[in-house]
Amino acid sequence: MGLITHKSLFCFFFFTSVLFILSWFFVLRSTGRPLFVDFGILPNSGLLANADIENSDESPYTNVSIVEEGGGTHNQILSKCDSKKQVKVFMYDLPPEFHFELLGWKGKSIWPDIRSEVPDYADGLNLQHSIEYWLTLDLLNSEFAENLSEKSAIRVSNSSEADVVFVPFFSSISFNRYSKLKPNQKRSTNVLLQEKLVNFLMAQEEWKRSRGRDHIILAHHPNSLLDARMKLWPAIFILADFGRYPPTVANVEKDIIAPYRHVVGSYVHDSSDFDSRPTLLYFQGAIYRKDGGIIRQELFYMLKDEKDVHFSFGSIEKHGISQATQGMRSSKFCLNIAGDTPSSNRLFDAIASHCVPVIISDEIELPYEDVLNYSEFCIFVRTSDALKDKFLINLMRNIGKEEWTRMWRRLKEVEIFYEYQYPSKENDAVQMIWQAVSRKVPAIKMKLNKARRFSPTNVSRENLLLSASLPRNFG
Ligand SMILES: *[C@@H]1O[C@H](CO)[C@@H](O)[C@H](O)[C@H]1NC(C)=O
Ligand SMILES: *[C@@H]1O[C@H](CO)[C@@H](O)[C@H](O)[C@H]1NC(C)=O
Ligand SMILES: *[C@@H]1O[C@H](CO)[C@@H](O)[C@H](O)[C@H]1NC(C)=O
Ligand SMILES: *[C@@H]1O[C@H](CO)[C@@H](O)[C@H](O)[C@H]1NC(C)=O
Ligand SMILES: CC(=O)N[C@H]1CO[C@H](CO)[C@@H](O)[C@@H]1O
Repeated sequence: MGLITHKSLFCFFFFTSVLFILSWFFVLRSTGRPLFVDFGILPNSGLLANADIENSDESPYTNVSIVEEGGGTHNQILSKCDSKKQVKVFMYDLPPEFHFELLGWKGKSIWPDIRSEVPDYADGLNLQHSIEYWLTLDLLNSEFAENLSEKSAIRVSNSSEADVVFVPFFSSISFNRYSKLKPNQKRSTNVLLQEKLVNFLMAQEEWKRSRGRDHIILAHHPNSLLDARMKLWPAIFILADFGRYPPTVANVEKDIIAPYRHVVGSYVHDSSDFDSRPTLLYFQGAIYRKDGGIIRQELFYMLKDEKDVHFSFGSIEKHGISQATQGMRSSKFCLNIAGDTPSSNRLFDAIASHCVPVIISDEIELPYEDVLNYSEFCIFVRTSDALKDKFLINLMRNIGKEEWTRMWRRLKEVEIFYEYQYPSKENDAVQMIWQAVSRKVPAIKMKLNKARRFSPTNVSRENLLLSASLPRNFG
């Protein structure tokens, strides 16, 4: 009995559902309206006209891509977009202990007057994470620069006019230099600064207004901001990679990957060619790494007997930057193997040396990959393939002079995108990062508008859910 009733009930339910859906369909059709969307309410159907945007000459998107054949045009295309998408940045006037004082600057004001003095960043390997320094200088400079049209970001003093809010905490140098306990300290300066920063931000109207979603926070060193990152995660991080972040805290949709500053010098008058670079494949790095180190060892045993391969262990620091410079400049290809983080400055050293990068790092995220086709100047090899006998070496040997030269030429065109400098110039790393920020702005605005659907005094459901879910994920 039970079975029959179940079955017939189900049939009945199914039948009525189908009937209901069909009748709904017919009712909608008979009113002459398209399903679900009421075109009538859109002003002049402007939104829909824009759907055809890719074919329109005035489209802001048409020529955003710098993935263009023929080097000459891409810079022009980029600069055209610059003027359209200049991002307005409000910068907190954080006390100097958060920024230039960490570099040893002792001034009486909040910011150095960069027209007369530009404090130096720390030297050596510290420089690879100096992104915080270059971006801050560029914002300070935007107040004095004569030609604002060249800038991808300008500082505004009224935060309600800003697209994003910039938090000028030099977290990488704070980690590198101030993580050790001083004799009379219970907690390191690096930890204390992060705590202060969190307290400061939580008290700001700008933060409360957006719950931090429109804030830009720098944490380029993988270990920087270790304590504060779990509290500041709604913000947009500028990072080297996502290796040490849970995907909910940092991810490629929300955040921005910035290049390392290369530590070997730029190859200015590079007149080398395929034949004048004797080494086929170059790798210099540490062998024993926590994760991903196994592949380095396996590759070492696979490649160590090939005569035109340089594969040696030891950090660049130990062996001298000049030796690495020499090695990369006299090699056709430079290996980048995942280490304890998916990224490393080796890739950017290779680009600066015009040595075609061979990337073996399945998880790597690359800077500006939304507008740049890395396959034009890099070779990607899956880890599983690289570990096959002779796969890598055969692949390298089969790349001929013509193909290599094409990649080498492209390297010379794109190297400017990885150059940090002050004053910043068109299309260098600083401008490219600001442009990456400006590409995030529409998504930020959408998130903010969504969050404002409900009365501002009543915290929206979404916000409650977001803040409630964090501690549980990472408890
Ligand atoms: C400002 O820069 C733009 C773009 O590079 C250039 O066309 C213009 O001539 C410059 N103006 C001045 C006053 O230097
Ligand atoms: C900032 O801009 C908003 C909106 O444009 C304006 O209402 C406000 O008065 C401005 N604040 C200051 C201090 O200028
Ligand atoms: C990226 O570059 C590679 C190598 O030049 C090319 O084969 C590929 O079609 C390019 N991809 C796009 C989307 O243009
Ligand atoms: C918040 O929302 C509730 C229910 O929607 C309403 O009764 C209450 O008055 C609101 N509170 C404020 C401060 O607007
Ligand atoms: C606005 C703009 O520069 N449009 C150009 C985009 O690129 C196409 C072809 O590459 C040109 O024909 C357009 O003039």
